[in-house]
Amino acid sequence: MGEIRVGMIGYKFMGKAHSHAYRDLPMFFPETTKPVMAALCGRDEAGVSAAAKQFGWDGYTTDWRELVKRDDIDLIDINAPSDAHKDIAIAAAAAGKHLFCEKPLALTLADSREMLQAAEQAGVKHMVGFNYRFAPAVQLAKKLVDEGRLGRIFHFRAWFLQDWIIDPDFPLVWRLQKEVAGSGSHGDLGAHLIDLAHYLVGDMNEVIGMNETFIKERPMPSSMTGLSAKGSKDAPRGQVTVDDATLFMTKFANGALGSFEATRFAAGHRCTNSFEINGSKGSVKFDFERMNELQVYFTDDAEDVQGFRRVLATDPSHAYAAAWWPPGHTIGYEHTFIHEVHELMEAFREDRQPAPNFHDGVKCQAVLEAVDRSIDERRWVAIEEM
Ligand code: SOE
Repeated sequence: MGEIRVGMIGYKFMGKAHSHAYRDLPMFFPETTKPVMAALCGRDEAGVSAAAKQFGWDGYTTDWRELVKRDDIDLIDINAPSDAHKDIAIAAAAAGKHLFCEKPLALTLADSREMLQAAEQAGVKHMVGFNYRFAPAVQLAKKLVDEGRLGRIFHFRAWFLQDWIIDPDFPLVWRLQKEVAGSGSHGDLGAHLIDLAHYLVGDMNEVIGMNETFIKERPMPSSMTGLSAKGSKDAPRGQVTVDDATLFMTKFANGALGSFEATRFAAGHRCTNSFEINGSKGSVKFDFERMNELQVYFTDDAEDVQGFRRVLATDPSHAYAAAWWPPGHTIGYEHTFIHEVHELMEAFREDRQPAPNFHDGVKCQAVLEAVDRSIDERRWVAIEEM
């Protein structure tokens, strides 16, 4: 397949990241299938038409139902808030469209399973947007684990820390409303950690967690604005219905132990998405705020120089790096989306399912829900119960 014509729904934060990825991909990865930015969709005509022009889409529409039926569209990219994912994905699959959906895949495990079933029945390709897998330093960690260079894995320790809602007057945006977002820091940030854990270490057997909503009421927003929204102290207040922070522990099927922390209340941490893996032959450490680097430690290094050292994942031997700049010339957040779209386009070129796909989205959703059940019932919950 030489070209894939994309119809994309949503044009805010993720919509911009995906649009940028579609635009840049052919310039740096000319060998892969080319995404054509056919139509952008959003509810507000003035907003969507301006975004379509600014981001470089050929056209726009305000009606996603019309978009998913269009004959000139091959792939539907879903960046709308989480409560819209399921209906759009199922309608698009029924119309024979391939699917690319932002995380978390759905509001509930049951919904995510329906989405997977719809995609499988339609025989379409499906991908879920766990973009952090695509940082070259994360891919290096994966390679070291897969090649056995860390030995037997004992620990996976991960934390995703942000601080954008610490102000109690920050408004009640959609990400703080359960019926729209599904959950709070758990599904927004924890979902990324869970996917990285699945990718790097493997399946989980059981989980136990705890959570807290520190600020229980917030001013109502004037619109469903994003991370930089401003609240008015005097606006009427509404109930926060999601977690502000969720922590949990897991036992992996391979015997490793895991711990996870996702919070939007870690002052000073803007986007600290970090993990550490400890194995019998060594360890790795990753911090997204220094995303080009992987800290590595190997037990068989000479004794007098043992210690963590920094590998800059920008050499041609590192994933994706050869397509970019000379060694040492670093890349950024937006590149994770370009690599993600590259994987999707490669799946068209090679006629296979991309990874991560809706199976991974469902697996993540099962862990999210198992953690919530463990909190409600104050006990360990096996993933296979879900
Ligand atoms: C907001 O918390 C957010 O944008 C998440 O929604 C993203 O998935 C994460 O990558 C960065 O933070």
